[in-house]
Amino acid sequence: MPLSGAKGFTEEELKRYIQGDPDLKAKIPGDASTWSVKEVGDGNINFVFIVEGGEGRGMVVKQALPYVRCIGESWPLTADRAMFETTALVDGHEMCPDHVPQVYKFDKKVSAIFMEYLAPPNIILRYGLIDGVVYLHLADCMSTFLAATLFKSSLFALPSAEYRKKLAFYADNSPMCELTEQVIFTDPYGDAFHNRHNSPYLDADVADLRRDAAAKDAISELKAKFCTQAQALLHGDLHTGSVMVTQDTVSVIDPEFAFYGPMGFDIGAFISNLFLAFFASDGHETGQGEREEHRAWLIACCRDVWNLFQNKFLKMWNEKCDSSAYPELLFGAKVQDSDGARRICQETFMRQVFEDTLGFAGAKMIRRIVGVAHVQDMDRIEDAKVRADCEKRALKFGKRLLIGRATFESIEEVVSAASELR
Ligand code: ADP
Ligand code: SR1
Ligand code: MG
Ligand code: MG
Ligand code: MG
Repeated sequence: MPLSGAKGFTEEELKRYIQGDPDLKAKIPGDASTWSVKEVGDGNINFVFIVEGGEGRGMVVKQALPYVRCIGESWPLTADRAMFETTALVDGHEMCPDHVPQVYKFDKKVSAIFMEYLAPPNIILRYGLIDGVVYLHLADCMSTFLAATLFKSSLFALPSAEYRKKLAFYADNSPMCELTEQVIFTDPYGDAFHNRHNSPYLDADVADLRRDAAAKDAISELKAKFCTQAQALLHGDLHTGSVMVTQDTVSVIDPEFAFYGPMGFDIGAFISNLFLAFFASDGHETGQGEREEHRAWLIACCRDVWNLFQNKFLKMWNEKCDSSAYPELLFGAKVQDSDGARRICQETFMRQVFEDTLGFAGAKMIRRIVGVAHVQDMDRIEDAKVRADCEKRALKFGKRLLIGRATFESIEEVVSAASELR
């Protein structure tokens, strides 16, 4: 059937497409004439439709057009990202079925993914955090997701031939990695066309950042690590807008930036967005101290995500790592044979992932304040001066994580530093 080319599906075209596919059609109750179709995309990059039949049941259709949605056709971007997102969703669902939605179909011709609809009361985590909602299960579920996907896609769990095959496949998602290299690791540290900040309040802070040799040194090191350290299959864009929640469930969506990279990049992405919510929270108070409890929970959540991730990852290492090449790669010996050597190996490994997590978290906080794509946690604070106070503290903490990542002994020290800075 004719589609509107690079313009994407119209609502009518989408209904007709689904009607023409018996497997898809069977997933939506009622007659197609009663279905509703709504474009709900609120992300930076793609178009997302919810097709709903009776009983609130339906499906989500995500379509990649060959440009960045929030900028327009002046910023081209390969539509192949939809194929990588599909594969990453399928891989993610296999590794962690409780926290990754199911894909029903991918059609390369129209760059569209047809997938499980996470119906209300599911909401995007970021919006819940902006409203001051506490999710007591969040740290447990996100640490499960991180440990499962990072462990199972790595050399810890895969035979090296299988690992290399996956690495080679996802290496072709290069344009998405290049976008990240530009908007996280390069543009924020110079005078790039698409950068923006809360001017004039942050003018001096931004000028400072762009003269800061230590920040540039740190970001260069992390950029090289991002490009070269293929430890595990990463989500690649794991901010709080890529997580949908209810009070009982957590689902991770939107892995279009998936590639093999350093584990700390995903962990840092998630934690940095909790810290951004933490530093933004003053700006959402209607009375002083109103969000104190929420802030305490956000801080505890950062700490718990790291601690639980570490415990779960090490548990898998101890229980499921018999045939892994990884320990040999680190130490040149079969360290599994000795409990003491394994413990040292684990401590060294986790220390490095911890430092990477902090460094990438810092980089991600900085880019959301001075780069092209900001976060609604901050942008929804109407009073620019109040917003600037929140942003300044977040920027300062982001720099501290980026530059001082090796100086923190523990996650407790990190969250204490955040609390003291607010
Ligand atoms: P982008 O790549 O443009 O950021 P996302 O995959 O994040 O797109 O989707 C944009 C929005 O669409 C999400 O913020 C969410 O509101 C909605 N959405 C995406 N996938 C689903 C889903 N499986 N179920 C329900 N809503 C979804
Ligand atoms: C043009 S940068 C757009 C940003 O939105 C995506 O969700 C990624 O975070 C990307 O960096
Ligand atoms: Mg998104
Ligand atoms: Mg996306
Ligand atoms: Mg930014």
